[in-house]
Amino acid sequence: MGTPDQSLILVLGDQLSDRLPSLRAGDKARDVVLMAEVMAEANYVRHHKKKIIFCFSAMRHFAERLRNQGWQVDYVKLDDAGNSQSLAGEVARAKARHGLSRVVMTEPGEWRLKQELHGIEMLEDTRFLCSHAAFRQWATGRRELRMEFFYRDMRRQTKLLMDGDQPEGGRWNFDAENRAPPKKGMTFPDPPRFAPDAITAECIALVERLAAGHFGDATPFWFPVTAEQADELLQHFLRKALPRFGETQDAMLANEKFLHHSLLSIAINAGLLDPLEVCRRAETEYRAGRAPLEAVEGFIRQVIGWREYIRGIYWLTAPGYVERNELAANRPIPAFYWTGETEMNCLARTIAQTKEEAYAHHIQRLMVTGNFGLLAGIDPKQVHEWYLAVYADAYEWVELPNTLGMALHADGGMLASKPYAASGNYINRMSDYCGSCSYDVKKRHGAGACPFNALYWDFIARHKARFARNPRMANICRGFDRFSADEQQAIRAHAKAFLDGLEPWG
Ligand code: FAD
Ligand code: DLZ
Ligand code: SF4
Repeated sequence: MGTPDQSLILVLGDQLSDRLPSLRAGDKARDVVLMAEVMAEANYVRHHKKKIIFCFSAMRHFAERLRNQGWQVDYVKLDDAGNSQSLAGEVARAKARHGLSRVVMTEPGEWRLKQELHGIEMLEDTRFLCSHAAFRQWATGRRELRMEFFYRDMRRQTKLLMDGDQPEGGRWNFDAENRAPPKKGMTFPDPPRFAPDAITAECIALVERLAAGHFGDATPFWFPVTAEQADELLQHFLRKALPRFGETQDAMLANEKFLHHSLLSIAINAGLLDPLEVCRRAETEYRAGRAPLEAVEGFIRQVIGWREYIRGIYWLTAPGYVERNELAANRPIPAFYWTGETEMNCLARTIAQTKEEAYAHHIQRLMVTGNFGLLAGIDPKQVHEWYLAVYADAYEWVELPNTLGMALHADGGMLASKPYAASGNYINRMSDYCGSCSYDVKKRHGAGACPFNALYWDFIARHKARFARNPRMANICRGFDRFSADEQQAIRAHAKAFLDGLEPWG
């Protein structure tokens, strides 16, 4: 029987950090840490195999780390006899096993789990820079919740890239210098790949056995699964990729999956890296003259700006946000999202990469798979479940606002002032996909025309009444009106025939 102040500390699969408030508040000589692999978490969407392998392997390595620090860790494996296969069930079993009544945890990242685990004492997750209360206060009374203004406050708060009370270099945002199309002959660094050790190999075998029907390839598996490996990936990024981060941020190349992206979201979201430390080390590269300001500012903005803002929006709007569907999109998700089988090269490449790596970079997610979902009017919930399942860095708090708000405009513009809608022309400018596509990116309709073109104008035509009121969209709406009646009719007929021909999933 435990003593009255002895606690069970539940640590979740994305809380693998020495800085976790519930561990800091605990006492390793007294308390018991519980970690549990459960089917309910592996199956609530059918996560990519690599995502589950990463989660379990990182959890098992973290349990070892805690044991080496002197903690008593009760670790339940997925195939352990008696596993109830839910987190609430495992908490109940562990309480009985250890004779404990007090359970403590750091607040889960997802609304769903917060509900399931109600009754457990929850500490605020201070791994984030902006608390729920601070975000609510920032949002209160604002007509528009624009990331750029939130970001400036975060710069002031963290003192990152500040020159006194002014932004370093005299500007908050250097995006105008970033986001160029890919240049011929540019070379890209290969990320370090971490060979699976015995623990990871066991997780691979487990997932191959128990999640065989899930999306994606289990191997080759090379993600970092410890804080030390994540640090090695960070060091590689800082030296080899950060200096050109901004320049190629929006570029897409069929034979370059990673370009100068950091690949750090998987480790940061799981707790293996601390976001503020990552940013401080990026700033050091700038101060030491090893990386230009525009690249470092661009990177830091993603982490302390976008990442924190997205989380703020998630908790500000939970649980209702997932129900938003302002553009009344109700088409079932096409089968090709899951199979990758489509003649559209940009989509085929992005989805093939997603199956192989459980990773695609931001512009692939936003302007290829996201843009298609927006233009084709696919049911936001089905698109949300796809993104939540297929990316190794996906947890609802970060995936949902990015998908519903940024990519699909399903929140009616709460998160983004205009929809990220684009025709084939954008994809052609920013990538090399179109050159080897069986469709013709220059054609709007007719045989062989790039589907993104007719879908784009059809989307504008469908939503003209709404978007004509938006100053950033009015010109585009007038663009459609300037087409002849015959051209308008041909575009819309082409879009309809294409959409009618899509094979739905399931
Ligand atoms: P980099 O390009 O190197 O960026 C650096 C870091 O900035 C990332 O590691 C990440 O921590 C942060 N960041 C950048 N953009 C965002 C953003 N919009 N929101 C939050 N953090 C950001 N990111 C996730 O972490 N999980 C998701 O489930 C997720 N789903 C997305 C779904 C859609 C439809 C879209 C459009 C974006 C999504 N993102 C998500 C944001 C972004 O695409 C990924 O963070 C990024 O691609 C991760 O790769 P990276 O680490 O190489 O990023
Ligand atoms: C994503 C995931 C998976 C696949 N499995 C587990 C698990 O077995 N045990 C666990 O504690 N957490 C897991 N996770 C992460 C959670 O489902 C959830 O997404 C995050 O904790 C929410 O922030
Ligand atoms: Fe994608 Fe159209 Fe380019 Fe083909 S032509 S790769 S479908 S944008």
